[in-house]
Amino acid sequence: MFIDEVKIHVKAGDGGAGCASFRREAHVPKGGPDGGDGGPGGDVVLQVDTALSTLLDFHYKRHFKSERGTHGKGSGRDGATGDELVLPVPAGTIVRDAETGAVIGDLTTHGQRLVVVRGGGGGRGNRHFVTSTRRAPTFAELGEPGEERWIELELKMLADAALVGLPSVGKSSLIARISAARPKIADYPFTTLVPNLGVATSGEHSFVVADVPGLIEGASDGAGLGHEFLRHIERSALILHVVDLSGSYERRDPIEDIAVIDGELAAHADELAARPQIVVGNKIDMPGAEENSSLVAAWCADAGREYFPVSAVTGDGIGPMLRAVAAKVHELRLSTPAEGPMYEAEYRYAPDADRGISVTRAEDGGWDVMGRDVERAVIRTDMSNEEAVAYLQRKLDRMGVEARLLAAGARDGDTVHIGPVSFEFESHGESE
Ligand SMILES: Nc1nc2c(ncn2[C@@H]2O[C@H](COP(=O)(O)OP(=O)(O)OP(=O)(O)O)[C@@H](O)[C@H]2O)c(=O)[nH]1
Ligand SMILES: [Mg+2]
Repeated sequence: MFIDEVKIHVKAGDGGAGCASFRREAHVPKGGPDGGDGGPGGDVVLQVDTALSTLLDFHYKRHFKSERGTHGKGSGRDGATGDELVLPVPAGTIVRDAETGAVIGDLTTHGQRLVVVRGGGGGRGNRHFVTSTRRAPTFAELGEPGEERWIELELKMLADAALVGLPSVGKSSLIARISAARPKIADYPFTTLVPNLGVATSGEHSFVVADVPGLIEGASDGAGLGHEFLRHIERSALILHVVDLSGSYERRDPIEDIAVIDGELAAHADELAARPQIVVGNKIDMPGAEENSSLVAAWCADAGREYFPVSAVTGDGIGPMLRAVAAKVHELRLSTPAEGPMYEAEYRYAPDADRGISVTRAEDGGWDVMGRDVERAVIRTDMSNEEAVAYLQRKLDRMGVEARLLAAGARDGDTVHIGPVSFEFESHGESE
């Protein structure tokens, strides 16, 4: 089995800011607050698409970002919600937090979704901050930044198509020609002893090809490790039956060669004999190969099999063969019913439901205050607005931040860090 692994960065959309504004009416000099709320940012979501079989797309692009929410406006108009960004992944994708290595999700069924980072909440408009003593709040909340992080995607790949044939027909040479796989190639039988996998691409389709060790007559009885090698073929939807057109080895009547392989597949399992097959005639560059190719072409036409003459060495005929294989793999994937119910599970990533507050000594001699809710409150505050800062201070007091700081030994004048902001500690008990 072949493992495809990528590391990507995902950033969810920031929330839009709430708006501080006041109603304007011809006969009222200053109307009530009417600032709309900011829209929440979009999430980044992984979603299984069974038409995919590789993580190839993620090898080219590594940064993904969803849309931000827009800001609230006057006259009570709320900002729009940012669109979520959906990243299609193949079934069998395991998702990990790149920093901790913790598994966040194991995506297996078509349509299954996993929210990997959540969009930031929108800030509330100033109309939410009206109290009996504060009729005209001049401040609104800022939006929350969207979550971001590095995640790792891992896929254990199964082959869509398997290169099957007698030893030395050029299976390894073919996979080397159509993919980045670099198996050993040599002029003696059983050069390949374990399957190699490669990803081939034709047009917009990519698929996984397996280069399976050569089969010989009697393989289904165990000859030449036949049982083990035949097992590698069982999980591929399409068989690429490779036949040597050069006639340069012992027997090498290509029609007979095809019959030998067909016989071994059938003897191993009826189901393998019935599996869709495309016949690939290799070594068309060799003298005498054209003649053999005509024979195989006629035989395949009779047998109702698609046939492509190619040369792994010169590249002749490879393009048309790849296009046909890609089309067939695509067709087979669509006709294979997706396992499990559609849109069944939706994982939700909950980073830490911890609502607590912790106070620890900071490196600079000040204090670090940590906790999801306090950090959020700080992030949402427009520090350039005095009224907003006063509101935050009361809120932090209510949350017990001051009490926690005093208990930890903080003194007036100490520096206190909460999220990205630093304050000077000033104990005053309840203000206002
Ligand atoms: N002229 C010519 N030689 C080829 C071509 N393809 C493969 N060969 C040669 O055929 C020999 C066997 O090639 P491999 O790719 O190792 O064959 P294989 O089917 O993987 O063999 P096993 O792993 O032993 O089953 C090597 O010497 C290759 O260079 C081709 O298209 N034209
Ligand atoms: Mg080989």
